[in-house]
Amino acid sequence: MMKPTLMASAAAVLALATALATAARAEDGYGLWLRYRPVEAAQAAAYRAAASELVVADGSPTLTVARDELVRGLSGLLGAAPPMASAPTRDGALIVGTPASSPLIAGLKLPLEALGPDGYLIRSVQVEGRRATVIAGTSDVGALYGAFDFLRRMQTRQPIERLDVAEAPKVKLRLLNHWDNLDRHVERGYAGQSIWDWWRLPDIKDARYVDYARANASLGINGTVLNNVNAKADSLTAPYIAKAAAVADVLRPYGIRVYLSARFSAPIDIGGLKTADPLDPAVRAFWTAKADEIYRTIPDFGGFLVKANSEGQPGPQDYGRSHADGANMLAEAVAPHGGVVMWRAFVYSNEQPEDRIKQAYGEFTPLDGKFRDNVIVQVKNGPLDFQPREPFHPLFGATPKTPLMMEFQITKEYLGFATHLVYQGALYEETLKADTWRKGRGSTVAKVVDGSLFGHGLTGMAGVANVGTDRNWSGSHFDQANWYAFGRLAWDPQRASRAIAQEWAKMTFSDHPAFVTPVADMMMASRETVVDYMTPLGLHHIMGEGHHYGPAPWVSGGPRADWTSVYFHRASPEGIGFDRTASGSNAVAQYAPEAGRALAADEKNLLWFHRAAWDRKVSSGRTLWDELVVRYDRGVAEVAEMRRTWEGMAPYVDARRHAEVAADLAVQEREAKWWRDACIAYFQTFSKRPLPAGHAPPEHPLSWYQALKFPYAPGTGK
Ligand code: BDP
Repeated sequence: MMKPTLMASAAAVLALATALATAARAEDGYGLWLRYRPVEAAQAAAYRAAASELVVADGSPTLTVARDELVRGLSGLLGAAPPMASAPTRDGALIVGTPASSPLIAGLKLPLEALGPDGYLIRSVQVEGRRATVIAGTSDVGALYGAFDFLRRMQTRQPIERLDVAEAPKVKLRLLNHWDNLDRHVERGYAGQSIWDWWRLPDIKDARYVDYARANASLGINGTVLNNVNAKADSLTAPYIAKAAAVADVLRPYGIRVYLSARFSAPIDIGGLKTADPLDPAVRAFWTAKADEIYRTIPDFGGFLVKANSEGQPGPQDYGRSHADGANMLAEAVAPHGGVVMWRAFVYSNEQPEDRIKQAYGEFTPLDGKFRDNVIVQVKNGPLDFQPREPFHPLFGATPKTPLMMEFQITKEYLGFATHLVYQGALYEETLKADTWRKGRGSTVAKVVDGSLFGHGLTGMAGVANVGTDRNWSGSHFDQANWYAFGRLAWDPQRASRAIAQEWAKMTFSDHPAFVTPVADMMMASRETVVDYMTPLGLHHIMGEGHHYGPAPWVSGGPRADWTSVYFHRASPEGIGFDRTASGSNAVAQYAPEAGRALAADEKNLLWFHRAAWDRKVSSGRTLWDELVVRYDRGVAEVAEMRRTWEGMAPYVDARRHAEVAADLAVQEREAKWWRDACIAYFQTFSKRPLPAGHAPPEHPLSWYQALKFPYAPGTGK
């Protein structure tokens, strides 16, 4: 009897020790993936030997922040920062800079040119008989990116002794889009208020701006659009330009440029004109003068993002002009300053009765070749609106003469807000890997985005930010991973989302394999899980009206049909789904034939492309109705499984963050069940079929779910 008791008490002591150790370093998530916690002793010794001295070229503010980051990172990881020197005095020096700023680096004659302006090399070299590591950028910003890369290697416990790394971004514009209003309300934001404190700017610059810049620079994000695409013209008035300039000053050393969303009617709203017609000379003069004014204050201003003739926003079509006319006018105004115009393709008209998802393709393909060369058209990943699953947008690959940039949503408007654990790396990767077939097999969306398919030099990827004033930045700890994954994929759209998840998990929580593997598995599975409990088998747009919170497949009526759920699922006693084949809206014909065939044949997209009878047999051998129920239940069960996995991770995570994630997961499980119950209760009124054996009926009658109201749900448009 003695032995088990002893063992039990030993285990209890161990558990207590672990708990105390983790509780002692309670964290709140503010440090993101840049926590720089101490490396275990054995590993630290090896790292110290390979980072024994810091030789950072003097020069720009950017090299200064690179040095500061290395000091901060190495102090945290290794317990103390290595001494500074102007030239290596011992083995293991870290030499940082550019050929222009450092004669030492110039002397190494590194093959940097091929890497382009933001690229860098990290190499183990010999300098005057001493071992050293050189982190060399073609530009200062490249060197900064190299410094972050070097630190990441330590944070993820990679060897740093024999390095030969050459990195260059595959995409030119790597941007966050803030849907932040001037009153600090963030449209579709679930992480508190806007971090841009417009009222106190330009005099007061929140310390957060620096940490925001560090986080973005660590990923290679090099631009940020400060204000909502549903823009107010006030952003373009002198006081607000001065405020944006103050932000630009903070972000500049980190290689981040500021951009603004421009309201198309600004010439009327703030310019005293009667029209915003893009072909009117006075309107053109307004924009030229406005661009000149902005560039006088923000010399490296990036350019404009525009949402025009979409969801009530003004645009060139108000004057009978095309999107190209509008974009080109703005492009002409910023061209002398090297600026760009990102013109959004998220348009669907108020009048057209046509299948909403077909409209952007219809509007933009005829304009291919009509845009100025500093215009890039910004296209959402799918043709509808950031749903849990959509096929890729048919515009990708369909405009060989017009560069397109990707718009992903990092904030989770349609994916359970900040509460649900959904790793979008998997979603982003699915879109980027999709084959457009526009130049034969392998014409992936990633190749459209990186410009290689049609040879475009202007390339970009935008992510609708999930950043706010919450202490943990993103509203939940795991939502930081979506910011991270976006940044890593914007640098290289071919990267694997699983590797990104592992890297993030190591840096954010723990590098212990018993943590990293199950957590990365959980993250990768989480995307299919949300599809299962919200919109299985190609269902889409069946969430709550306006705020988009929770299930509401019954939404009908209102100002326009294509804002309702019933428009998209079309359930009736005969079946369910939107026929987008030749017998229906034929949206499938907007893809290259091979791509269209593959998408329409994929069961994941069944009800996106087809209308199917309730008793249609699906690949599992079950009827469609039974399969829907099975998938809804599977989704709920998968969240329960995520909770169990996370419970087991307690030894590896500080108590506070562990408890916060656990609390979110509990909400997610409850809400997954709510989605399941509400959708089954509603669709059963059409299918009129019993639930398959072993599947429980919804907890409440349908009317109970329909009566739920959420007038204060966060993040609404207003
Ligand atoms: C939808 C959002 C809305 C945005 C719009 C857009 O519900 O708040 O303004 O997209 O992208 O997803 O312009």
